[in-house]
Amino acid sequence: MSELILPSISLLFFTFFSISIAVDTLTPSRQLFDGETLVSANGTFALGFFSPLNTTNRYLGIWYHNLAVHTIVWVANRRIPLTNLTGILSITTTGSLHVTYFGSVNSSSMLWQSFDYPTDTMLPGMKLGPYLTTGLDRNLTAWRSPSDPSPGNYTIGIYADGVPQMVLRTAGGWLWRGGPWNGFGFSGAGPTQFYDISLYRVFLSVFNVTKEEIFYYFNTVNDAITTLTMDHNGTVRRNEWEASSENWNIDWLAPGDYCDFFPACGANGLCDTSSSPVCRCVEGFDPRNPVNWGRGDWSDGCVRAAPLGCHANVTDDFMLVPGAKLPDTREAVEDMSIDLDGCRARCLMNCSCQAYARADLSQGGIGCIIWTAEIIDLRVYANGGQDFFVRVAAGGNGA
Ligand SMILES: *[C@@H]1O[C@H](CO)[C@@H](O)[C@H](O)[C@H]1NC(C)=O
Ligand SMILES: *[C@@H]1O[C@H](CO)[C@@H](O)[C@H](O)[C@H]1NC(C)=O
Ligand SMILES: *[C@@H]1O[C@H](CO)[C@@H](O)[C@H](O)[C@H]1NC(C)=O
Ligand SMILES: *[C@@H]1O[C@H](CO)[C@@H](O)[C@H](O)[C@H]1NC(C)=O
Ligand SMILES: *[C@@H]1O[C@H](CO)[C@@H](O)[C@H](O)[C@H]1NC(C)=O
Ligand SMILES: *[C@@H]1O[C@H](CO)[C@@H](O)[C@H](O)[C@H]1NC(C)=O
Ligand SMILES: *[C@@H]1O[C@H](CO)[C@@H](O)[C@H](O)[C@H]1NC(C)=O
Ligand SMILES: *[C@@H]1O[C@H](CO)[C@@H](O)[C@H](O)[C@H]1NC(C)=O
Ligand SMILES: *[C@@H]1O[C@H](CO)[C@@H](O)[C@H](O)[C@H]1NC(C)=O
Ligand SMILES: CC(=O)N[C@H]1CO[C@H](CO)[C@@H](O)[C@@H]1O
Repeated sequence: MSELILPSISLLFFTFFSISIAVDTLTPSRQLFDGETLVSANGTFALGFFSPLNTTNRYLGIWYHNLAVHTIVWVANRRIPLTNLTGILSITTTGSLHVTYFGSVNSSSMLWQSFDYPTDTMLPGMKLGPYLTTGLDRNLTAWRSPSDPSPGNYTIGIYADGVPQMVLRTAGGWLWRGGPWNGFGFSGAGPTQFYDISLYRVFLSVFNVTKEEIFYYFNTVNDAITTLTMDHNGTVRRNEWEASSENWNIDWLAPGDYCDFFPACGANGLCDTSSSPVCRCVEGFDPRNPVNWGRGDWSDGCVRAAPLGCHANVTDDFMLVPGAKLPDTREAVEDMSIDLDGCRARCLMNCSCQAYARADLSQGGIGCIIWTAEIIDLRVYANGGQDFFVRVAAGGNGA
């Protein structure tokens, strides 16, 4: 564990394409100096010191070695730039990786595993999500500006409370919810993104919850070059390198429309970009503040038109919302052992159950999510989404 090896492809390559001194192995006695690069075995990535646009600050980073557009995918010392060209990357005998100034190499820092500290870019195989054992949370954090890699206001990661979901946060709160994993992708990633078979050409996504960690990652297939980035201005996007145009294609981004902005229509509201106005109450609910609602201020949301029959031993009904992005799952529970009928029965048996839906759409549909608090951030897609069942008083809309 005391050697970091990124073998260079050939000396000939460096003769023609690199002005730096080729170093291919980092050992306690062989450090990497500013101006040198380590290049990965097949020439895809380079590691070295760089300066972002419009600054002389130096950062240790990894970039695509051969792309015409200089694209940084990882930065080590994003909060602590070097101010001159005497930076050194070194690895100690105990396995610590250090960025220091020449002459000040010291062995006291902890081992630093780069993939555990993503910056604003997710590469194939890199995981997002918390370690449940150590609490270390792997998330993408935007740069402050294109000239400043220090942490900006936007962060995207996996929020673990309730049923885990992908969340894009800003200084003021949640901005966009990717929602819970539905077996193919995140429920709120959009109408077609994870169902579009053409995208499987490019990447495969994996999500899992184990005793040790909750994680999401993607792998590329067919040598595609693809990343997920958190922009300084709050946009998360998936990028695919297009060799023919020598530039990045944006395959997908969020937030993309009004209904993407959390919590678009308030509690028990439903957002639908294909209707006007875009917000309405879920059937069986009325605006909490009809005057504000009528003016297009949706923040107060909606309340039940009639109380649930639960407490009077009257059986309630369910209102189907097709094509749904599943609402906030912070106060929801998942049970992978019951099917949709079992889910409905369990919901009816518990007075705090407000809604239910399938947990996983793969394998013909398995498992169940039950919501026990108000329905927050529900939207529908013209195509895509899934069936969502809202509990209402018998008689439906309370009329
Ligand atoms: C960098 O500086 C130039 C010249 O001042 C300016 O035109 C450009 O917008 C700057 N770029 C960024 C990303 O700040
Ligand atoms: C580089 O900067 C560091 C930190 O300010 C300083 O200790 C060091 O002497 C500088 N080296 C040179 C050659 O300027
Ligand atoms: C994101 O990761 C950083 C670094 O591990 C951590 O400090 C932060 O709490 C995480 N979560 C959010 C929402 O920023
Ligand atoms: C981050 O948010 C704070 C508070 O909303 C704001 O003052 C600051 O300008 C923001 N910073 C960036 C880099 O957007
Ligand atoms: C998730 O992890 C469990 C064990 O931790 C494993 O048995 C299961 O195969 C994993 N599922 C996927 C889809 O990777
Ligand atoms: C380079 O190596 C990586 C890791 O083995 C592999 O995923 C990638 O497809 C290779 N790329 C090329 C262009 O050979
Ligand atoms: C955010 O920044 C990216 C990269 O700088 C840019 O391509 C995009 O247009 C910006 N988006 C918005 C909404 O400003
Ligand atoms: C509801 O039904 C249960 C048993 O079926 C009964 O014990 C209870 O008293 C009933 N409650 C009301 C309010 O009718
Ligand atoms: C109803 O659901 C809540 C939330 O999941 C749970 O705490 C409670 O134990 C459930 N009650 C019954 C009777 O199952
Ligand atoms: C390699 C090296 O210089 N290690 C030193 C780093 O600093 C500690 C404490 O100051 C010394 O004990 C090491 O010898």
